[in-house]
Amino acid sequence: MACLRLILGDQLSHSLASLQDCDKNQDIILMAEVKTEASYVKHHKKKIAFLFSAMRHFAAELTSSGHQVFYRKYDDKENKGSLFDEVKAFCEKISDTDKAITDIILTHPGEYRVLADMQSWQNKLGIKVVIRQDDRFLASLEEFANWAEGRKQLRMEYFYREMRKAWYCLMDGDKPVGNKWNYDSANRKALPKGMSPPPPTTFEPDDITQEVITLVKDNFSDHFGKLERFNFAVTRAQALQVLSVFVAERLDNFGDYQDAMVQGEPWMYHSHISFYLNCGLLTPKEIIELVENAYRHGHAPLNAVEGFIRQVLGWREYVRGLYWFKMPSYQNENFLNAKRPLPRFFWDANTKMNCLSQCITETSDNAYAHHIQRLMVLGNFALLAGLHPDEVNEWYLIVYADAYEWVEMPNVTGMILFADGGLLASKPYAASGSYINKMSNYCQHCHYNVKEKLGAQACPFNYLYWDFLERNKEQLGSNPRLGMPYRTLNKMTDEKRLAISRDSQIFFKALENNEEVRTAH
Ligand code: FAD
Ligand code: DLZ
Ligand code: SF4
Repeated sequence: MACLRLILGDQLSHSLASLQDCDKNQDIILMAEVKTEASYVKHHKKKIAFLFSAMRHFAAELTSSGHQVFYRKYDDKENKGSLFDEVKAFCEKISDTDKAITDIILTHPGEYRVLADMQSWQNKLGIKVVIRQDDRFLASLEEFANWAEGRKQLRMEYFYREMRKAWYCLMDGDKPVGNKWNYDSANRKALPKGMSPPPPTTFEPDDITQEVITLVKDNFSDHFGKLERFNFAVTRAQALQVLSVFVAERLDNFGDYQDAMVQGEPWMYHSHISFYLNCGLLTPKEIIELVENAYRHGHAPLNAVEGFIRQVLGWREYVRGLYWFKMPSYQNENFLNAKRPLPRFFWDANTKMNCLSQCITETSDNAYAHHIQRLMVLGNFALLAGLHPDEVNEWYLIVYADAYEWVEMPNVTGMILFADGGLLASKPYAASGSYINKMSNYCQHCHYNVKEKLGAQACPFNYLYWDFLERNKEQLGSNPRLGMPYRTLNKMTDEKRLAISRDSQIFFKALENNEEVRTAH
């Protein structure tokens, strides 16, 4: 009896559920670089190079530890183009040998469309298909559903507290360490002048990575993003190095400057582990343990450690639970009835709004932007401009090397666009230019003036903010957390309200005509 164990590109963990009882003498591990996965959206070139290289390195590790691995390269003439067709062809090829496949063993995938496909395989192939839970996550889908069932609002904070207790993380007895669950309010400093974060941990591409880079150049030249200077980790050993350097050099300041943005500093004090965590080279449990230990041994302050652990044990587990709890209907949410198409500058960064231009350029260069850039610059614009959720979701899925639908969609649909009507967030993360000015130095280099509220030189975020509130009064006017801004809006003179609407219309018209661009880039 031989089992076929399919490992996907984001399942590169030696502890993976579908590898746990693998018989090295009998079972075959199948991994495949396929067109369907590489092109269902036009992923950033660096994302494809990263995953293909990490997959090839992982397959080599499995082989050297004695496993039998069948690895299909993208440019192999025999490549069947999809995961199903690779599995089918493999099973057929050995069906009348003594290695005929009796069971196909899978780990629950990260995207609904892949799960739906896999669920049809048993019937199509006439071979037993087993889909195991992905136990790399710290909350099972069942545990999340039990927590969420019957609640009107699914606030991360309450889920996070349950996770802290369940994993006994940063706890003193039954109390949170420091007697406070959340140190978010201590995590909102701008970066002082003269302070510069350490450079990120990078790696020279080895032969495997070089080969993949050439493959991506040859096959994905029409995809978004720059391939030059690819220097990600591609093995678990390298990813562990990224993590340990983060703990040694950046964690200290992670809390204070978590929300800060600086022109020319794409990496700040963040950890840059999402690429590795989401494809399985690192696991959340080991990360949390390492970071908690840093606190327990006095190497990092509590606001940094709690702030970081909240992201991994709280937000990451929460968005994954929410995605599976609400799919497939979650993908159609559009509470604010947003309709505007994605402006062209999201692809070429060619806009006079400096904060957007910087964040998009860095996204194109690195397949990375840190959280507050994704949320309060790019996301804030998408919300205020009323961009259609489908287009915004697709963009975020394409451009970041850590993007898979389970994590991307709740962040876009729920967190930035409020398209789920407040299931994830208690109010939209909407802000005027003054927030961006407070947390960054982008405005100092901008064509627009952040202090001006109206007129051709005014920062567009300033009038778009009020126009957004006015446009969405029916859906948002009774939100208790928006009481203050709505009271301010209601007190404005008709003249001011008209001017806000007029400037917003001028801006949107220019956007439609792709005129909101700078003359020299
Ligand atoms: P750090 O700031 O160092 O945080 C540590 C870790 O916490 C991250 O690696 C990540 O695993 C986790 N984390 C932090 N915030 C979140 C969050 N909101 N949701 C889930 N996990 C979180 N993260 C992705 O991994 N993939 C995505 O496709 C993705 N899309 C996003 C889209 C939008 C609109 C927004 C607002 C956020 C998105 N995030 C996504 C969350 C977050 O921005 C990234 O996880 C983070 O920027 C990755 O960089 P880092 O590893 O340096 O993170
Ligand atoms: C993202 C991605 C890409 C670009 N290519 C592959 C691939 O060729 N083979 C593969 O097994 N997985 C790939 N992936 C990751 C999958 O898209 C991911 O496993 C699903 O989206 C489920 O999360
Ligand atoms: Fe962005 Fe407005 Fe500041 Fe320009 S002035 S960088 S558009 S917030």
